Amino acid sequence: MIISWKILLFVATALLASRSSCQDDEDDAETGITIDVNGYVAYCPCMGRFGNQADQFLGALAFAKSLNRTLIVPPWVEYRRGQRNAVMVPYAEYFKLEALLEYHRVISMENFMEYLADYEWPVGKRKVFCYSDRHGAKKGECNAKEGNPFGPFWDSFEVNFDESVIFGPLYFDTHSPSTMHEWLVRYRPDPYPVLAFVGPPAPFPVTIHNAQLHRYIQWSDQHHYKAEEFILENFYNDRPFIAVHLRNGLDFERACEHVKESPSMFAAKQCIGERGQYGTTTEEMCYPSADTVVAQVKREVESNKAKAVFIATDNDDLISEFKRAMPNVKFVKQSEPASPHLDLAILGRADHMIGNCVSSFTAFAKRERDVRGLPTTFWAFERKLRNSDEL
Ligand SMILES: Nc1nc2c(ncn2[C@@H]2O[C@H](COP(=O)(O)OP(=O)(O)O)[C@@H](O)[C@H]2O)c(=O)[nH]1
Ligand SMILES: *[C@@H]1O[C@H](CO)[C@@H](O)[C@H](O)[C@H]1NC(C)=O
Ligand SMILES: [Mg+2]
Repeated sequence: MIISWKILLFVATALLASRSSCQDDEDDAETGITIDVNGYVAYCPCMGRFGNQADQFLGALAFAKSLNRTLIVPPWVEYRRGQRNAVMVPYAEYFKLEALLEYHRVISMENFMEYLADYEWPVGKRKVFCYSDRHGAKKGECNAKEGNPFGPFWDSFEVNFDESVIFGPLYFDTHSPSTMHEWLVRYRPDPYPVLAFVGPPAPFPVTIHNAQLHRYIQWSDQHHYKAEEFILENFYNDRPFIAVHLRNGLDFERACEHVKESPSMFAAKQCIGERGQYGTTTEEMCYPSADTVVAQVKREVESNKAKAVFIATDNDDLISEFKRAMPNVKFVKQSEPASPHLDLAILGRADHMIGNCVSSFTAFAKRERDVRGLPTTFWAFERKLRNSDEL
């Protein structure tokens, strides 16, 4: 019983912490921290940047819930200029872990590895799951640590794998009861206490249904206050204000050349619908011209009687074009370097937002706004309504 003091200490600390932080919900003290006989789901958010990872996080949360296993919440994987390997940022750095407990049992990967792994997932018995074999040193296996961020991710928790489990053609379809049943009977908690996946156990983009889980993603107090403070400082006398997301970096310009062949590219379904029932993706929606953007902002400023516009962008803020067309409107953005997370939190709170249909970064803010009941429109897109779809 070498590990028991660690678990006891952890549970005691967690109980104390949750007693003081959420007195209104005594149940929280019991969730997510004790050993789960149903097992756990772990994964590397190894695909894409923040927007992609957030989409797949929602799917992973739904997946763990439908298997009734605790979700081991991974850190965000970030890519920083000038750094060769990805950097791991704990989930709780940006968002409240406790808010997830309202939906399902979770534990941070940091805590799982520190307090439970020795017992629940001992060295020598760590299996890794992949859909099909991956390129690497061992033929026919997952080679889960091959490449960046795969290697750096598991290394940051000192995890090595002893065995590969190839589960394809089974897939992560939380909307299919027969698929989920198959997962349950094929991979029982014994001998599979932890289903550790090479990549996210969830599709990208998130399904419209699972997108609703966004209400459990709540900004940490620190980020919440930063956003509120920015809004007070810049828009106190200038409400309502509009926020725009200009996703116009070189990578997007290139990607947008392919919308004709892949109309469902990235987050496009947030506009065109799961089956394309609300319209077709165009290059102009994906990479709108400056004229389109300026004209649309002008229209929205007029109809909202807005006094100010917040600009979030990964590249070109178009400020001089905006000012020329709207000399009496205030245009604001973060000083450089702009924090993507602060941009997102502000986009999520503006009185109106215009975003990019194809961008999963826009999609994050859009979902948060939906939770708040705030309106969002998109560049060069109007939802085509057919009565039959709405019934
Ligand atoms: N600060 C800031 N960064 C952005 C903005 N738009 C995109 N980015 C950066 O570019 C990345 C885009 O990747 P991703 O999040 O996957 O979204 P997508 O590529 O637009 O679907 C983000 O994670 C940010 O790091 C923005 O408006 N502000
Ligand atoms: C899910 O697991 C929890 C904790 O083990 C248990 O209390 C609950 O009854 C389970 N729910 C279902 C639907 O099996
Ligand atoms: Mg991306």
